[in-house]
Amino acid sequence: MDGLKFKPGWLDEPAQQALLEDVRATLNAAPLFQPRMPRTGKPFSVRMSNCGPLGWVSDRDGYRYQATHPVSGAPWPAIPDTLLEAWYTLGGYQHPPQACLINWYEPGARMGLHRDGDENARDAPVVSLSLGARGLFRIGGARRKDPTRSVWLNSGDVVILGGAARDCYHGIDRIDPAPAFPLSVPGRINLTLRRVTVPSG
Ligand code: MD3
Ligand code: FE
Repeated sequence: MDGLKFKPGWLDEPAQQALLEDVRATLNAAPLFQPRMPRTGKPFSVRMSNCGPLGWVSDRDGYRYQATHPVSGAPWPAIPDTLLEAWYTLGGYQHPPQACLINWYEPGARMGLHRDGDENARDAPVVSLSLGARGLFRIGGARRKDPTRSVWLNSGDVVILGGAARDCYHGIDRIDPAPAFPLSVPGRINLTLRRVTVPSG
């Protein structure tokens, strides 16, 4: 697929442990919240949080990026340096990311096939890092009916979505219930770095 880059095991085990500590500190400042479907209010099975100047939220009013936590009203904490480093090293985009969405999957959680359309900076890649239990990632094409292929995303794997891949349908079908030894994560964590607004100047 054009624009899809897969870096299995990009983070070694010490780097995964260090990133997990960053995630825990971030979640301390910005606790996981339960997103809900627009209109219906049906809760997602995935819980979420964010770091960076903007965070992605979803509730009855719709999907959007906003500067504050939907429950506490506090600004999101800063994006940890290790993630910024991954963005510049792997993303090949000169401007900083503005949002890092943290998806927390307990065994049984999933994310249906969707496209990421809430970012105005369509030329910027999305950089995705996985920690903990492996998840079955599925990616198709620009149309929902296009054929899909599946790959397990393991702890330490990074996926970079640029070019045509940026607009493709994708989702997570299931989480392997096996514990993520030696990382003590009850399930799977995915971090996605995003540029939201078109850079000016
Ligand atoms: C392909 N997250 O947060 S990461 C999401 O593992 C999301 O939690 C999944 O889909 C997860 O929106 C998949 C890989 C990924 C992220 C963003 C993409 C794939 C993508 C954007 C466009 C196309
Ligand atoms: Fe997505």
